[in-house]
Amino acid sequence: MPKEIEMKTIRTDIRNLAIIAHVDHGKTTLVDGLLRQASVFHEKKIIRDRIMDSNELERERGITILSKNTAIEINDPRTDQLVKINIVDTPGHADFGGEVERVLNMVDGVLLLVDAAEGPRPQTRFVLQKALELNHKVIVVINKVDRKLANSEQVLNDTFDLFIELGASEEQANFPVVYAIATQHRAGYTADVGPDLQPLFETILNSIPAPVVDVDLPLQMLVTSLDYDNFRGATAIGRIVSGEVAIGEQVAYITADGKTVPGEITYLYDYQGLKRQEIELARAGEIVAVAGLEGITIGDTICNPETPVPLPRIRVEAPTVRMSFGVNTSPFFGREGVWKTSRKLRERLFREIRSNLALRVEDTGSADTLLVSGRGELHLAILIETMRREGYEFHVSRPEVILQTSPSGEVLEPFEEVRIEIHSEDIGAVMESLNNRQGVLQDMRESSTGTVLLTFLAPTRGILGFRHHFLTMTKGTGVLNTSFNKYAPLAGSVEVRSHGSLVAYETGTATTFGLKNAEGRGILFISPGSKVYGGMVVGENKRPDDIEINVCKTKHLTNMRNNIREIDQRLVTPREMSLDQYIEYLADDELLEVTPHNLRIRKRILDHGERMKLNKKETENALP
Ligand SMILES: Nc1nc2c(ncn2[C@@H]2O[C@H](COP(=O)(O)OP(=O)(O)OP(=O)(O)O)[C@@H](O)[C@H]2O)c(=O)[nH]1
Ligand SMILES: [Mg+2]
Repeated sequence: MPKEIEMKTIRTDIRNLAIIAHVDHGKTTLVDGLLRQASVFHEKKIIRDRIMDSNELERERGITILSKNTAIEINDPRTDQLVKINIVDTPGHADFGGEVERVLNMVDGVLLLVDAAEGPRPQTRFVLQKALELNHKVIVVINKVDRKLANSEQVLNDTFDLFIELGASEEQANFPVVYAIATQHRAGYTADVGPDLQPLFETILNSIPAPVVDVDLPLQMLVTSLDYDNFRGATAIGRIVSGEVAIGEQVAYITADGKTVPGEITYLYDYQGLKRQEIELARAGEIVAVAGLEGITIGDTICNPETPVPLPRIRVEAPTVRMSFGVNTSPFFGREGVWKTSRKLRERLFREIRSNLALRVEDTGSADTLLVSGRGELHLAILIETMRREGYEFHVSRPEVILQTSPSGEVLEPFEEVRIEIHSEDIGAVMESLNNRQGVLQDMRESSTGTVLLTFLAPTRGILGFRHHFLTMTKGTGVLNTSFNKYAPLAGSVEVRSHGSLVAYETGTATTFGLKNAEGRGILFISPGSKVYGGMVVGENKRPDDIEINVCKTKHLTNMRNNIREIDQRLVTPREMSLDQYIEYLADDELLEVTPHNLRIRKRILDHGERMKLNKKETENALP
C-alpha cells in the first residue's frame, strides 16, 4: 500500500525509469532481458530479439528511432509488495536526442548503459547531461562485459570522470554500478556476472526513488509522447504529476499559447509488458495513455477544467539542419504516389511536428514548398522514408545547416564532434579530407586492437555528405560517429564535392548502347530499361562538371541479339544507393524525387537550354 507522509504520498508500488546510452550500447537488448525475467513471455514462447524495436524502419536499420514504454511487475522482498516498473526504452543515435530529452520528463531515474569496450561516447555525454539536469538518480550499467576488448575498470573510471566533468553533485557521482551481458540476460555487482538479472532488479528497487506525489491536488498530467490509433484518434502518453484521472472524466488541456481546451477522457490505459491495458482510474506517479482529446500536442498539460495550471513546457534543443520538401515537379509526377498535392504534403508535415518535437516545419514564399528542419541528416531521412512508405510523392533539396546570430551580431554555424576509428594506413587520407572540410583534430589515440581513434571538431557544413566519401576512403572498414557539439563563428570555406553528374539528355528508356557510351565517364545509377527524363541524373561524373548524355540512344544493328548479349556482359553493374546516400549525393542545383517506388536525382532546372543560360550567368557573375 502507498505510504502517506504529511500531504504527499510515496508510491512505493511504482518505479519510473528510462534506459539511456550511446547508440548500440545495448538498451533494447537489455529490455528484452528485463521482460523475459519478469515472465512477460509465456514459457517456451519464442520471442525475437529487440522486441521493442517494433517499427519496420527500426528493424531494417537495427536502431531504435522512437522511444517506447513498457512495464513489468516484480516483488519487492523488503516490503513483500508487487512493484510496477515503468520502463522507457530510448534511441541512442544523436539525431534522436530530442526524443530522449523529452521522455526524461516522465521518469525519476535512469539506467545509463556504457559499452564495456567502447566506454562513454558523445551521446553518453548528451543523455547523461540531460538526466543530471533533471536531477534524476542514475544507475550505471556497464554492459557487454563479455566482449573480448572489454575493460570494465577503465570504462568505470571514464564514466566517473564524465559525471564530474558534467558537474554532477556528490550524491549523483556516488552512483551504483551493475555489470551486465544484456544478450545473455545476466548481471552482477562485479564483471563476473551472475546467472540472471536479479542484481539489476535489486538495484532498481533500492536506488530508483519511488514517486513522491500529491494525489489530493487537482489533476496535472504532462504529455510527453503521442500515438495515433485508428479507432481512438490521438492518444497522449505521459505521467500524472498530481491528482488522479478516471475514464469518462471531464478534463481540459492547456496548449502552448495558454489556451484551455475542454474534453473528455474516453479511454485510459497503462502499460503491462508489451501491451496496454484499459483501466478505470490512475493516480499521480503513474505513466498512462489517454484518448479523447483531439488536437492535443506534446508538452500540453492535461488538467482539471476548474483549476487549469500548466506544468513547465518541454523544451528540446534547436534543429541544426534543414531541407525543403516540395511538390514533385518531375515529368513523372503522379505516376507512383498516392498522396502528392501540396495540401496533402503540408497536412502530413504539420501533423508530424505534433509528435516529433525536435522537428520544425515552416511555410515558404511558395505554396508548393515547405522548409523542414531537424537535428541531423538521419532525423530528416527517417521522415522521408516513413512518408514514402505511406504513399507520399514529393521532392527534397540538399540539406543545409541552420545559421544563428550571436547577441553581438556575429554569424554562427553548428559544429559536430566527429569520432573516427580507422586502420593506421588510412590516417593520411582521412586527415587531409577532414582538414579540407575545416575539421580540427582534437585527440588521437591507438586502440588496444591497433586501430586508431581520432576525434575532430568540424562544422556540420563540412560533414554533410562526408560519410559516403569516408567509407570509400577506408574501403568500408572505418567507423564514423558524429554528434552536435555547439554553435560557433563560421569556419572557412569547405571543399565542395569533387564530382559532377551525368545528366540524361532526353526522355525515354535507357538502352544498353546508350549506357555503354556513358559508362566511361563515371559511375551509373541506372540499368538498361530504366525510364528517364531530360535533366534526370543517371550517374556520377568523374570530373567536377556535369555532362549531358543520351542514354536512350539506339544503334541500328544487323545482328541485334548477338550484339546486345555482348554489350550486356560488358556493362558494369550500376551503383545502388540507399536513401541516405542519395541525400548525401545531392548538389545545390539538384533535387531528390521521392516516390513509394523510386528515388531519382534530377537537376532543379530540367531544360538543357535554360540550365546552360543560368550556368553562364553564374560564371560571369563570379568573375572579378
Ligand atoms: N557481445 C555483446 N553484445 C551485445 C550485448 N548487448 C547488446 N549487444 C549487441 O549490441 C547490438 C546493439 O544492441 P541494441 O540493444 O540494439 O542497442 P541499443 O542501445 O538499443 O541501440 P539504439 O537503440 O539504436 O541506440 C546488438 O547487435 C546486440 O546484440 C552484450 O551484452 N554483449
Ligand atoms: Mg535500441
